[in-house]
Amino acid sequence: MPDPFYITTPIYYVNDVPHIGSVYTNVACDVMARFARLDGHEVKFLTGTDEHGQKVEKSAKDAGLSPQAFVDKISENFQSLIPLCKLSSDDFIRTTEERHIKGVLYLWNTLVEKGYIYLDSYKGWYSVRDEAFYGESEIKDGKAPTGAPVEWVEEPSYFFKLSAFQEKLLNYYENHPDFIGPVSRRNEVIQFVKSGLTDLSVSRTSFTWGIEVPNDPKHVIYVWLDALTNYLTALGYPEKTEDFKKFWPALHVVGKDILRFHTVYWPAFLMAADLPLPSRIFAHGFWTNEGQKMSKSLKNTIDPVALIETYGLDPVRYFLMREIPFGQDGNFSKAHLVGRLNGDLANDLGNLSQRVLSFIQKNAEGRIPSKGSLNQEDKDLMEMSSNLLSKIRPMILKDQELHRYIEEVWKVIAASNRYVDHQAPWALKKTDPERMETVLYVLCTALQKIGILLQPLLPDSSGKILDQLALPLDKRGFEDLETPLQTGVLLPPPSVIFPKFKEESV
Ligand code: ME8
Repeated sequence: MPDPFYITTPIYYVNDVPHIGSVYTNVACDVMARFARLDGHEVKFLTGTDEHGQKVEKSAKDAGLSPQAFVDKISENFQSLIPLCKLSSDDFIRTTEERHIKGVLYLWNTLVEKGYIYLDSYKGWYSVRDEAFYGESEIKDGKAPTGAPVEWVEEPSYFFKLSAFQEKLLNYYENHPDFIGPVSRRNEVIQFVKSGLTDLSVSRTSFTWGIEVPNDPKHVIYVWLDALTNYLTALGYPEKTEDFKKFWPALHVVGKDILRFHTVYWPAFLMAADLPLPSRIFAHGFWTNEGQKMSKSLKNTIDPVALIETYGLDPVRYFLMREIPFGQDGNFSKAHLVGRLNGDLANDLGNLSQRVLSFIQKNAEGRIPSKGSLNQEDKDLMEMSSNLLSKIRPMILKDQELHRYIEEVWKVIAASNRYVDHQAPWALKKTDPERMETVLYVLCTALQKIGILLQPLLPDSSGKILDQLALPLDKRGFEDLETPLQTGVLLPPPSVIFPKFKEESV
């Protein structure tokens, strides 16, 4: 039995409605979670909302609502992404929930008991947009390195002894080369930690929307200490639940903007509390919109609801995962999305299944054909599709190279299309009907594997392909990739899976 697999998205701030950035991380995690399930792992896939802190408090005030009423409303928008994007998440955590607050207080008390928290006062820069403290040397032209505005803060504050973890963290990175991915991000983190860690302010006193510090209610716990703990509280921490024992540690998938919190602060908190560290933190890149940075103030964020309504869910999922190598930055362009929908999906994949299945419908009694003896070309295609799983498994579960998984499947789609052209079953119909059956059988087998392996990425369309192959629902797991199709099974009439998108229909 493969190891249990725990994967998390960041929990999103409820200061605004979701945009394509949050959908991106959610879909990437969903692809990995679905893949792991089909591959036999027991999976827990967690997402949720980050509801405390100054930024959220301010947004609630601007909206004229109490913080609680505001977060209840906005959190729902994030929860509605689950059916919209067909996310196979197992839990949705909100940091205002009792189960979470209880765990954060327990962690806080543990850090106090172990001597890692002390009271002092903070004097320095704070960015509400990033909910982050910045050192003097990081401020450029009066702004945070992220470009966010900063304000000068002077207030009593509890501190976490982060400086005590500099060497321990560096040793850990050294001894666990896969802890941070991709490698470029790992190097960035190592550089940052080597440049010196100062103690971290972990409470605020200038606002109230947060979890109160035990025995000192003037302070609320710093929103990042609160938020990061969600990955544990969703497993029932501090209780040593079955879930905790089974699933911790996690693979955390985050955007590159929150790398430092996940690879420096979070592991240090966990080390301080004597808890095991995450198995891996993978930071993906950022999308720009038609070449421009996406931001609320530029009014150019992309609304996922409208996008999915216009182009369909699977094309959007496909585009997001295929357009840019996972881990790198990239640009969102509608022209490219339409190009990929009409090219990769309609022309390559859609056309392959359509031409094979309608040909069978018209010329082979609409049944799974029979398999005669195989020539070298048949064997080559069969072997290519049979080798896919072992090739793509580490790409997804170990390296998070989601784009490479897709490229590998598309190589088989392209090879299958070439095979149809070359074997020309339409000609064989007259000259060698038995050979025609074999060719069609080989193609159905390729479609079976392509359909099964694309389920994590394209849950709807791959389901349609497998329906059209009359593959029973209980024969769609990876363990059935090599189960031969049964000659003679009646196929339903095929229908178009990816209609071409025409501009005027926008
Ligand atoms: O940072 N391109 O929440 P957040 C790609 N609450 N991904 C993007 C993106 C873009 N243009 N914009 C946003 C927080 N994202 C904290 C997290 S976790 C304990 C607390 C995605 O609402 C990306 O995953 O600002 C990024 O890390 C996340 O949204 C930030 O979400």
